[in-house]
Amino acid sequence: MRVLDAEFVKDFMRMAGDGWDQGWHERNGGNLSYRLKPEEAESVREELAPGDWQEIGTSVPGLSGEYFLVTGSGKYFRNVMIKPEDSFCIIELDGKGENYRICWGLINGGRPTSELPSHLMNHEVKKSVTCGKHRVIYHCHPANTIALTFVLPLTDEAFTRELWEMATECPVVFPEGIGVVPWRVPGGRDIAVATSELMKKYNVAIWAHHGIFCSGADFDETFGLMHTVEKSAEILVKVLSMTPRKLQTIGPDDFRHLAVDFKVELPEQFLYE
Ligand code: 2HA
Ligand code: ZN
Repeated sequence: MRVLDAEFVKDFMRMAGDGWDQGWHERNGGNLSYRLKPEEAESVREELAPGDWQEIGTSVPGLSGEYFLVTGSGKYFRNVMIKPEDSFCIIELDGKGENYRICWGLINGGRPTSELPSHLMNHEVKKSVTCGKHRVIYHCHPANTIALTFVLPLTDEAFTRELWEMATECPVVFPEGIGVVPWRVPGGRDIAVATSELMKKYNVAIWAHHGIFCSGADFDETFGLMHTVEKSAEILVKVLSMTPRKLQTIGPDDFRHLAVDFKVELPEQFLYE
């Protein structure tokens, strides 16, 4: 099958287009990656033409031999639907998880996303803690969440609790909470290590003054998670912009009742008075 005819590639492209439509990908902002199922890699093998091995810049032995769809460094989400072969690629990892090679795409040259170390280290953690279920890692620059990183304390507790309160479905969509990474230089191993540490317990990490990183089993779930977090952040920005501020809200006991009815576990860490 042709790569561009494969369902998982069409879904990848649609998600990138949806992110663009939301306004989360100015210029070359953001990046998306997907860990292929073995049968998906097999289904497009006729079009795979491996190039030279290149260093990843970190070691991800848990992903050895895996194939990924990844957006390109410096490429625009705006162009993913319009110029797919120029905007993203399929890469294969070597047996040690230390090198990658481009097997399809980026026809005009280029490399996978500058955040490749973060994506792969997070895929490795998520593959392990979800027993292989999670396959999508997504990073974008949504304005409301970024705005909140200038005014809320940069703690998991503050972000989780404030965002849970802003929309009743939030504690059901991300019951495990949200992690926060203080400002770090983008693209390096530091931000990758800090994020993958948080991803052991969360599916969302907020990068202060930069954006959001999130993980999910498929494109719908991952995009839906990002959308829910940013929608909640938008409501909080509106609330914080109004006088008077909150006159009433959803309280710790309300969350405890909701947890019972929706059969989710909400850590007490986030249910402070
Ligand atoms: O430009 O978003 O974090 C890509 C990025 C880097
Ligand atoms: Zn970014």
